[in-house]
Parts: sequence; structure tokens; C-alpha cells
Amino acid sequence: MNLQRYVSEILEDLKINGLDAVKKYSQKFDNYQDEIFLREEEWNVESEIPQSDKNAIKQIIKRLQDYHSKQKTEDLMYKNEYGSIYGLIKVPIDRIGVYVPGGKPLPSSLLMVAVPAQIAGVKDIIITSSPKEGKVNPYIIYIAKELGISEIYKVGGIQAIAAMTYGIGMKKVDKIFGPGNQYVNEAKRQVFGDVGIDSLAGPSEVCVIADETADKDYVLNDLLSQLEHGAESKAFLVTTSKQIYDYCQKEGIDRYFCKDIFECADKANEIAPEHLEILTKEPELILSLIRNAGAVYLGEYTPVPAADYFLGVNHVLPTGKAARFSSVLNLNDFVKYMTVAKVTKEEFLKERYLGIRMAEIEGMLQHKKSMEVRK
Ligand code: HSO
Ligand code: ZN
Repeated sequence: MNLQRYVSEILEDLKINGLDAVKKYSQKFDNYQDEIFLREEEWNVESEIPQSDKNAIKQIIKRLQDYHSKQKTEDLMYKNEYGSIYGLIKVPIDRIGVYVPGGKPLPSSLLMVAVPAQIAGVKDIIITSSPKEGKVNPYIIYIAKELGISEIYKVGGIQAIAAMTYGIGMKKVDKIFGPGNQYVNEAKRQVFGDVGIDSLAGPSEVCVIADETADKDYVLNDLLSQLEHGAESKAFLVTTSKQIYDYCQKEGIDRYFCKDIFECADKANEIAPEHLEILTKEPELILSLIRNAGAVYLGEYTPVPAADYFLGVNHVLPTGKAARFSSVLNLNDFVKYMTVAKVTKEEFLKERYLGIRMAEIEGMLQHKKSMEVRK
């Protein structure tokens, strides 16, 4: 059976049979059949986390808060020459769900979603994570506690996506965030519309642009770092240095030799990588040529793993060439925009002929009347 049908049949079963079906699939895929809501005593993970790790997590949270707070913008609201008011105002999404994979949990990815969500004003954040031997990763629980998140559900896979979308064993959410495997991604794709989704994260990618001034060991290690994410991850080297080109001849690294830095930039734009590192004499100059990349890191002290973990920038990024049309996770992902208008009598009566004529063109006579009836 193909993936699409496989997932749609399971989603349908979950939609119809609710909690019974959630339990059935949790049993099947995670060997778990208990309650999905994390019980009070399960929150006691303090003793499992060393104090130094707690301190590190707190500092990373602070750095993420600093960077994301700076993304805040004012609402638009202005009066025109008639004294009418026009605006665009932001409203945070009420309730979001963060999916954290249980197989290889990445606690850093929970931070990357939950911290900006809180800064954007989301009040209700819940977490779903598939239990491993009946347990949720203690770092996930610790981070939730640290951020004041009080709902964790021990459920993963397609079941978790259905539970969050349809409100099975929990109150339903308005938007789902977080990476998952191919089943989770397909489930997210299929429930989109009933619920919002963030993006469909694919395998991690890095592209490094390097000239003769780059340190070949920095370049090689940075390329290898993202390959660590899995067999499907990709690493691209785009360089004007023959020496670096030869040095990085390793399995999994795609190499491109370019005659100058302009050709390097063209190649990087074509690759449209999730992460782009620029290790050249004057990286800022090349930045102005870059159009397609999820994140651009300049200079030799900005390796991708630093951004993955502690700089405070967000590591949820478009993959698989999606950087051509989509963005790094940011505060906009957690709000909706509403238009606001309050028109004065003077503006309305003077300008309504424009609307009346459009209504005639479209043959929408009641629209026309609504505008004409006003005195
Ligand atoms: N490089 C990954 C994020 C990550 N790395 C999490 C380690 N943990 C996606 O950008
Ligand atoms: Zn990474």
C-alpha cells in the first residue's frame, strides 16, 4: 500500500474510533497502552538531569528569548486623509501542539518552537512525544517544566497528529509544530486545513562556500556535522580552492569547484540549502548575492552546530529547496493577522462608486445594494 493511503486509512480510523484507536496504534507502534496524559509523578525528573545541564538549558533559553524578542513588531494602524482608520493587527494563535519525536528525541527542537511561541504570545502549548519503554525523555519533561508548559501526552506518530487535530484524549490544538518521520509528515500534510501546520521538515542539509582563506578542517567538520543527522542528510561544498576541494573528498559530500565567488553564490542559490556557511575573506560581500537559503552563517566562528544549539537563532528551517519560497521559523508562525478598518461617512460616500461599479461588473447586486443603501 502506498504511504498516502496507509496514512489516510489510519487517520480515518483514529477520527472515527478516537481514544480506542489511539491506544491500538500506540500499542502497535510504541508498545504502550496506558493513559496518554503524563501523570503527576512522571514530572519528577529533577534527579535525572545534572545541575550543569539545567544551567546550560536555562542559558540557552535566555539566549533564544533575547534573539526572538527582538523580532517583535508594532501593529499597523493609521488614519488616512479622511480620518478613516486602517490597520493590520496580530493575534497569537490560542493553542499549539509541539510534536517531539520519541525515537531520537531532540530536546533542542522543543526549545526552538516553544520559546518563540511564548514570546509571540501563545498561551496554551502542549507537547506530544512517543513513549520509549513507557517513558518520555526526561530532558523534554525538564524543558517543559522550565517553560511552564503543563500538558505532555505520551503519544507519537500518526496517532499524535490525529489526537491533536481532532481532540482525542486532549483539547484539540489550532496548529501543529515539530519534525517527524515520513508517516508523521504525511499525516501533517493530510490534516492541514483542519489544523494549521508549520512545515514539512526533511533531512538536514548544509552547504559551505569556501575560498582559499578558509581553514580546511573547519570546512570538513562542518560538512560532516549535518551528515550526522542521518543517511538522507546532505552536505555540499562550493569552493574556489583546489586544496579544500581535494581535502573534502569524502562519502556524502557533494563538491563543486567554481572559478570565482560569484559562481559560488550562483551555485548556492541553485542548491537552496537549509544552512549556508560562508567561509571566505569577506563573507558579508557574498551575503548580498545570496537569495535562497534557510539560514546564512558568516565567518569561521559561526558553524551550523552553534546555531543548532546555543546562539539563540532558530534551527527550524526550510529543507529540500523549500528555501526558495519559505522561511526560518519566526514569530510570524505563531500569530495571525487581522485587518481592521473604520471608514468615515465622508470617505464612504465619496468613494463608494468604485465598489458599486465592481459589484456591477461581477453581477453581485446585493453587494451593490449594501453600499447604495447607506445615506
Ligand atoms: N540541524 C538540525 C537541528 C538540530 N541539530 C537539532 C541538532 N539537534 C536542523 O536544522
Ligand atoms: Zn544539526
